[in-house]
Amino acid sequence: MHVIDSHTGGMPTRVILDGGPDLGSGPLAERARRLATEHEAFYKSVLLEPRGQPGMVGALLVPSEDPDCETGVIYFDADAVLGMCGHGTIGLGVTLAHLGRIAPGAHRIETPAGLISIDLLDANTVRVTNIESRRVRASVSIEVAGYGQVTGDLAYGGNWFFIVDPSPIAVETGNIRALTDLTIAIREACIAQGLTGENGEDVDHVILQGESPSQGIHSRNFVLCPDNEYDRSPCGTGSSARLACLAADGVLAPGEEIIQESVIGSPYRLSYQPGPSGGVIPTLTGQAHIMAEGKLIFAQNDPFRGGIYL
Ligand code: PYC
Repeated sequence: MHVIDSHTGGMPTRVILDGGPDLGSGPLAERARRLATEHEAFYKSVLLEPRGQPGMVGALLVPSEDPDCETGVIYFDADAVLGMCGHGTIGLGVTLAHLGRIAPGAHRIETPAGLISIDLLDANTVRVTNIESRRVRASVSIEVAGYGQVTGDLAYGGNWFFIVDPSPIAVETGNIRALTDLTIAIREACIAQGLTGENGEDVDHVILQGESPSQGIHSRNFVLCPDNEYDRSPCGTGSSARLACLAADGVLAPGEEIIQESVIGSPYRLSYQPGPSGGVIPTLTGQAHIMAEGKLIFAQNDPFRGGIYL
């Protein structure tokens, strides 16, 4: 299995070029469901330690049935198959450029959440135009064990997010343990209290919004992913969901650009245009860097060939 590893603002992506399971044909959402239900051991083994690393997202390249698309891609972390992944798409764009498969300019990509487009601006910089994103509920209060009442917005940006603004804990690196514990408790409360997406989808990501100490940065976020790792990047799908909330609150105009950074200070440039169904079409620009090209080996006599499950 040949892979290329990159990181987007510190958040790793492993693009799988070949050697993945045969997911058949048909709609990408259906093939993603097959990956989730029939090949769990495969996708975990690619990302779990010792072969992978905490936070890493996999990007399995699959043929797109849309002739206008450069490729299809299914993203996953060590715990779940994702609808879409913004940082992974920036990593994918830089990886395809590294391989000589795309030149600077616009390219379409198919994901389980829908069609997106990327603009390769230079060898490391990609602008992603995401699927239409929307806020579905504002100011929802939930009871969080050990923390009391927490209020946030439920929004979709290719994955489902509960977004708390402002965060009750300062969004800074010294608080990553405390922020992780709080967001896990919030996600458990969302599930226990039946707060789901419109079709019963789990809220699998939680965002805490904070302030940046740097001039010119609109906000800083902490994002919990399904594998209980935090996003080292500002999270593309989370930033999309956040743009939908800012638009719905009337505090960010179409086309106005803001910079949002992650808890470790990696920036994305963000803006939106109104979407056809009442949401927003988000645009996010960030940078990725290639780290490694390699071949993954799954030796039969390796006791940890499937990764370390705790
Ligand atoms: O950038 O959308 C994103 C993302 C999702 C999970 C990790 N990163």
